[in-house]
Amino acid sequence: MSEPLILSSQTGSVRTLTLNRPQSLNSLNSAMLGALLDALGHIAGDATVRCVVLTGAGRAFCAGQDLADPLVAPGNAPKDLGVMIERFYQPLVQRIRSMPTPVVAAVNGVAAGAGANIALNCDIVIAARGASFIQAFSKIGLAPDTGGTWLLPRLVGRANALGLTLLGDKLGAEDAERIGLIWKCVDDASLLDEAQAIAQRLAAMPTKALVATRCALDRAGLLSMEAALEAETQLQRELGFAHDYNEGVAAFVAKRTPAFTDR
Ligand code: T3D
Repeated sequence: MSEPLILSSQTGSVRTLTLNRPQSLNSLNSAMLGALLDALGHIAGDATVRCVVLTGAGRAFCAGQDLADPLVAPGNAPKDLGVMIERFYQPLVQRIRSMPTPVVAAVNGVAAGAGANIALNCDIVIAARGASFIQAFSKIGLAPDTGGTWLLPRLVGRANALGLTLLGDKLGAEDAERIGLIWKCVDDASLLDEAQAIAQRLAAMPTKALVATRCALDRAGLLSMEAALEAETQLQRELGFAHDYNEGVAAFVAKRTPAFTDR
């Protein structure tokens, strides 16, 4: 039997998904993209999961679109790349960014093209010191996709975004941390332990508030200050009625560890 394209394992309430086509640097063909979407969809409906870790098998995180996939590989007939993007990449970005739990990317090696942008769509990105990020699109005559045009200027500013995307050079993990592309760079050997430690911490936190924070930060960039203040008020009103707020304050007053349960 062939190996699953996405490996899935759970420790406590942290689910780890591992992209598993190491022979082609976990490049994404339609089967793998479908499997990843399915896995995230199942997790979204599984109340036992309170945080997700996404990583890659072997020496790469993900080399982006599988350029040998017949759906995109240029042949005799021109290919409509928009079909693949509409079917898989758009829904994938939307699914990651609307997960009811935090998502941590543990970037274990090279992350190129859509592979880089999948990682950057996660809530917290940590990378092994030996990992790298490549906006590889320009090298093959494409423009960034998988949310890159929206994300990159927000993460690192227009100058860095244009430098990264036009030149398509490899950016090492230390430099990625330095310019604010990712949260943290760690020693190669400790990547998965560090990712698990962060994920276990997040899993014990008030999930609903964490997810609301992600949504509010994403939305606020599109709003005026007045509208953002109004949105914050509505959000706080909603969270104030939730169980986790009561639990958090009760635990603080009683000097005990809170047991958050909302999701
Ligand atoms: O097309 C659409 O649907 C539009 C959507 C586009 C989204 C995108 O992601 S576009 C960007 C696609 N990705 C790339 O252009 C990256 C291509 N890969 C590379 O530039 C290099 O492989 C890396 C810089 C990532 C790593 O280099 P290196 O020297 O460490 O490894 P390598 O020797 O190049 O690759 C190892 C193997 O993986 C090799 O196979 P082989 O020769 O051992 O049988 C190579 O062909 C394979 N591989 C690497 N990337 C891909 C791939 N196979 C298919 N697709 C890939 N993207």
